[in-house]
Amino acid sequence: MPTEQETLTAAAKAVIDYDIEKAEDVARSGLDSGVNPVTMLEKGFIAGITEVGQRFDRGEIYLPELILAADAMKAAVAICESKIPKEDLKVKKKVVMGTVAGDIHDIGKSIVCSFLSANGFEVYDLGREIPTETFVEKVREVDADVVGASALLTFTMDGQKQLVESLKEAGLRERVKVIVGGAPVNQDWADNIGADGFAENAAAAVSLVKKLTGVN
Ligand code: B1M
Repeated sequence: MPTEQETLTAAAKAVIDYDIEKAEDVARSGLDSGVNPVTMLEKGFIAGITEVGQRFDRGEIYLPELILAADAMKAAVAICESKIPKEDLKVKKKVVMGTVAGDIHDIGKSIVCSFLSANGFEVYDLGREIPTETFVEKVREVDADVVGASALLTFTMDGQKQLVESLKEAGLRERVKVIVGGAPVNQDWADNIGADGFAENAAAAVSLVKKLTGVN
């Protein structure tokens, strides 16, 4: 039986090696040996995809490898997510989430959604490349308590600003809290665009949404 550290190292390596089958095997055997799915995501698979991103940044690998690594990551995330312990109690607060227009990065957003669901929130995951109007329509339709916009590209972050502005124009801004996240996003940006909060990772997103909705 591998130790927890061996599992985390193997998880990162499977993503770095673009090995989908290995990533799935490590996820399953890690869960079987009792490794917490959240730990496996954060300290294993996310560590791996972060390293892949750095290699891409340095020009050591190219888009095809990045796509393969993302596929390995997604396969592992699907297995881990299904085992995240769920809160019994529905908190009856509604969260609309999506990745902004022009941006296909959805791995982090999907992890945030599953963490929120696991904590009892009713989550409406719109998906990726979501136009501002679609966010606004969904907020109105479900009378959302929180709307979250993820952006992974410096040139798509503006979609988060547009969301705040469009909610104001639609007369909904006072009724819904806006949160933003994604690798290039930070608290300063959230403050500048008038969002209610920024979260660095999925666990922080849960704490933030709880705080904004008054859930303990
Ligand atoms: Co792309 N990509 N990518 N990519 N990619 C980045 C973002 C990049 C930083 C890589 C790099 O150069 N080092 C770079 C952006 C540079 C920039 O804008 N300054 C980049 C680029 C350039 C591109 C393309 C333009 C490449 C090209 O075509 N030449 C292209 C973009 C296409 C488009 O969107 N229009 C592209 C494509 C892709 C793939 C398709 C191959 C794939 C995405 C697959 C998918 O998501 N379905 C991909 C990937 C995998 C990455 C990296 C390597 C990893 C992203 C990821 O999944 N991380 C990324 C490098 C990096 O970020 N280090 C990179 C793991 C994930 C769990 O973390 O998404 O940060 P993250 O989410 C975290 C937190 O940020 C937070 O919680 C999550 C969980 O902890 N969070 C939120 C996220 N959203 C939140 C929302 C919240 C709250 C918290 O509230 C609303």
